[in-house]
Order: sequence, then structure tokens, then C-alpha cells
Amino acid sequence: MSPLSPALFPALAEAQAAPDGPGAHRPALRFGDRSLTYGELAATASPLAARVAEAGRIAVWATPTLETAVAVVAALLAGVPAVPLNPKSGESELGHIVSDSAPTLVLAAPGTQLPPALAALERVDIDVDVNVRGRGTTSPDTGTPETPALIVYTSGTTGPPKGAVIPRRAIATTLDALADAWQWTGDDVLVHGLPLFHVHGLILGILGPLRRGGSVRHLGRFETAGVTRELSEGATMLFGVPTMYHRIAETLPDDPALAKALARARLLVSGSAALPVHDHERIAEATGRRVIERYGMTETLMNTSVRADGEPRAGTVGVPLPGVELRLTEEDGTTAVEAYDGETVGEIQVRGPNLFTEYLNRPEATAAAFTEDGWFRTGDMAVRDPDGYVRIVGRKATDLIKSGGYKIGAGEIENALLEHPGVREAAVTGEPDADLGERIVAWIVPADPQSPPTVDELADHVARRLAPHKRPRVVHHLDALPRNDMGKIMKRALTHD
Ligand code: MCA
Ligand code: AMP
Repeated sequence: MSPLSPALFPALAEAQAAPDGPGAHRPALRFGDRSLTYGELAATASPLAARVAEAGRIAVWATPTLETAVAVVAALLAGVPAVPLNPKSGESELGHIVSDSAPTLVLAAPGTQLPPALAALERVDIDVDVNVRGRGTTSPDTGTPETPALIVYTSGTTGPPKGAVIPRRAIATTLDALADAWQWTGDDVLVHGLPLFHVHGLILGILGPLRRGGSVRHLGRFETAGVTRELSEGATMLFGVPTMYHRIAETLPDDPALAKALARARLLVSGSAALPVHDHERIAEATGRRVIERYGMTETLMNTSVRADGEPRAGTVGVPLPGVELRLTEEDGTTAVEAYDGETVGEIQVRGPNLFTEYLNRPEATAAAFTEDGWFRTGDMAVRDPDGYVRIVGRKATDLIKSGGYKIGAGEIENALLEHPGVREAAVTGEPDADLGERIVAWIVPADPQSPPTVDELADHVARRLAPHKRPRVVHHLDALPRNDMGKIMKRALTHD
């Protein structure tokens, strides 16, 4: 058995050990007008950790609240894997995640109504009442480096989402590599409004500040007014997906206070999808500040970043992070591309301690994701500039769509559409969208051409079954889908129509 890891959150361990020490009074988490210091976080997470210590796996109803942050910290202290659930998940997606990950209990904020898919699970309320300080429980940090910390569900090209098993080692490694690249310290105060059931918002956005001993202010939901307020009141860093930066770029011309606040920030970071150069430029012009991009994936956590002390070059995701091996490969998936010429395209493959362990219950998918010598195939296509900057130019699979920074598999939406009685055949594609990056387009052959289902009907249907961000925004009706001789749908013919 591997030895226990050093504390994932040294500042929290210090507050546990010295509840009246100065470190215990430092701010840790703030959501709206509710906040916790490190001492208070220790006092709330420790008893919860003790409560869940015997659980096999726990689900966390991951609303954008203080409760979710406390629950995930408690799970990490207890060494029990947590499965963050999107509270807007539809019945079929939630049913799949719960049966696949088989949690023994679900943690939720008191008073939250949970859907029927979770009815069979024991429910534990997340108590963040700090008045119960000194409850006497200090939960040691019990994980080993390989202990699964989080199981994060992520879409693939086919089938329902897969659970990526992320060990503590990967979380610690990626956060420390980012600290190096971004000169991220305990003095930083992060602001963001990202959801807490994905890597970006949860690992980078909550666990990141806690590992540094700094603090995070979560906006509850993303709004430019919240960004202005927090960056004007001491926050130093902003994390967001390109859609958020696009909305900032749109707002800037009429909002000098936002421009002033952004100009003050130490670091503006975008990730989860490509930030268009036009938005980079508009933000730089209005604020004098350059957004930097980092590139990651649920399975790999963070791979590259523009460094705080490096040249911020729009349209690139910077250089490999410390400890990450990155190569480009030719079409065979194993021959390395040696060129650093800014034009030879290859698939990005990565290796390093930042990687996940496996897809839960999917040994074949796990095996297929790696080459024989242990490189993870990202499916992202890129070129490298002569100085090593990576520029992502596309994606191998056309059946993966990135909308609002969420990865969405065309196949899951097609399956959901086919369950609608008004749909006989369905194909789903992504098309460029200024706000979302890509928007989901459904091409359907209606069961009854005289009364085809409306876009709203199909959007509601998909949102109810899967999740609102997976709903089609555009629906085209066709007499037949274009197919090749083998009967396979020719999606390129659809997108180019
Ligand atoms: C609209 N809504 C509906 C329907 N239509 N609900 C049910 N049925 C319908 N038919 C609701 C939505 O749920 C939402 O509710 C509201 O209407 C507006 O939705 P929408 O227009 O889709 O989006 P938005 O609210 O404008 O969101 C844009 C966003 C969001 C804030 C940028 O896309 C977002 O949070 N993206 C972040 C994605 C992310 O974190 N990805 C990280 C994964 P309500 O108003 O209640 O919200 S990638 C990752 O982790 C890797 C490692 C990486 O590199 O980072
Ligand atoms: P996910 O599987 O949801 O974690 O999304 C990971 C994918 O997001 C990657 O494989 C990339 O395609 C994309 N991605 C993340 N960050 C960036 C970025 N800065 N630029 C371009 N694509 C990105």
C-alpha cells in the first residue's frame, strides 16, 4: 500500500491543528454573503468527513454553493471518492450516473429537493453552521496518492458519459504545476462563476485556492457585474470559459467600471474551449490586459498554459506544464511529429502524473484511450510554434461538440431525440456560435412530416432527459438523412448544406 499523501490542503491542516492560530482566521471560501475561514472550514468539513468515512463512494449534489465546497473537502479528508452531480441533470443522465458509480449516500444542502433518481440513496445534509465549532472532531487527511478523489462524468463520441476516476495525486500535481506557471500563491483571491461538477470550476476553481492557502469568491452564477464587484474589492484572478470572456468583451464598451476592474487583476485565465482571437483583442484593447489560456481535459487535468512570466500569445494554449510530457503524433497515433514549425498538425498525446486512473467500469474504453507505451490520446489536433507554444487547430472527432465550454457527445443527443415519438431519424452536429463557441443543431426526419415536433418541444425533451446545456438550439427537418453506401449518416453533407 502506498503511504499516506501529505495534506492536500496544508492551510486547512494547519487550521485543524491550531484552531486558534492566525492561519485559522484567513478567509477560504465565499459564496455571496456566506463565507468560511480556514478554521471554520475545518470545523464544518471535519465532522462531515468523519460521518462519511465508512461510505464506499458518495454523490454530491453540486449546486454552486458553499455546501458543495464543504462536501467535496470533507470527502477528500475522508479519502472517500466523490461523484459531483449536475443539479440540472435530467432523469436519464442522472439514472445512468447513479447506477454506474453506485454511491452509498448523497450529500446535499439542507432543504434541497432531490429528484427520484436519488431516492434510494441515504441522504446526508451538509451542515455549514459554524456555530458548532469545537465539535471536537478533527478528521485526519486519510488518502494515499492513488486514492480516487473524484469521479467526474464526461461525454464521449458514443454512448452515455463515462466516469473519469481522478486520484489525489493528479489533483495535487496539476494544482502545483499551475502554481508554478501562474505564480499562484496564498495571497491570491480568485473569482469565478463556473459550475462545480466539472474539473474547471471544482478542481481549479475551488480546490486550487484551498491548496494554495488563498481564497475563492464564487459568484453563484456568472455575471459581469459580479466580476466587476469582486475584482474591484481585492480579487486578483478570474477564471472563465470563453463564453464568459465573450460576454465580458461584449459588455466592455458600455461598462468602464468592468474595464477598470479587469485592468486591476493579476491574471485573467480562460479555458475549456478556444477563446477566439477577436475576443482576446477586444479585451486587451479595452483593459490593457491580456487573457491567458490553459489547455486541459477531465481525464488529464491541465496540460499546458501560457505562463504568467511568458508571452501571452492569443490563439495559443502556451507550453507544457512542469511534469507534463506532450507530443504530437501522425495519423497512425504512434509516430511522433518532430516539427516545431507552426504548421505540421498532429494529435496531442500526453503523459504524466496529472492523468486520471481509468474510466469507471470501462476497461476497454480506458485501454483504447492510451497507446501501448502509456500516452493518453486527447483527440485534440495541434501545431507547435518554434518556441514550443501549442496551438490547437481542431478535434479528431466531429461527433464531439463544445458548447459554452461543456463537452457534449452528438450520440447521446441523437439517442435522446430518437426516444421522442415525433422523431424517426436524427443526426446532431455542432455549428459555430459567437457566444457558445458551438451550438447544437439537430437534423431530424419527423415521424409525421405534416406535424413535425417544434424546436422547443425537442429542446425540452433533451433538457429533461440529459441536461439543459445539451438541448438543441436549432432543428432542421429533412425527408431523409444523407447516407453513404454502407448506410452511415454523412454528417459533413449536413453541416455543409
Ligand atoms: C433554457 N434553460 C432550460 C431550457 N432552456 N432549461 C430547461 N429546459 C429548457 N428547454 C435554462 C438553462 O438551464 C439556464 O438556466 C438558462 O435557461 C440559460 O441557459 P443557457 O442559455 O444554455 O446557458 P447560460 O446560462 O447562458 O450559460 C452559459 C454559461 C454556461 C454560463 C457560459 O455554459 C457555463 O456555465 N459553462 C461552463 C462550462 C464548464 O464549466 N465547462 C468545464 C468543463 P439557469 O438560468 O437556471 O442557469 S471542461 C473542463 O473541466 C476541462 C478540464 C477544462 O479544460 O476546463
Ligand atoms: P472536457 O472533456 O469537458 O474536460 O473538455 C476537454 C476539451 O476541452 C479538450 O480536449 C479540448 O478540446 C478543450 N479545451 C480545453 N481547454 C481548451 C483551450 N484553452 N483551447 C482549446 N480547447 C480547449
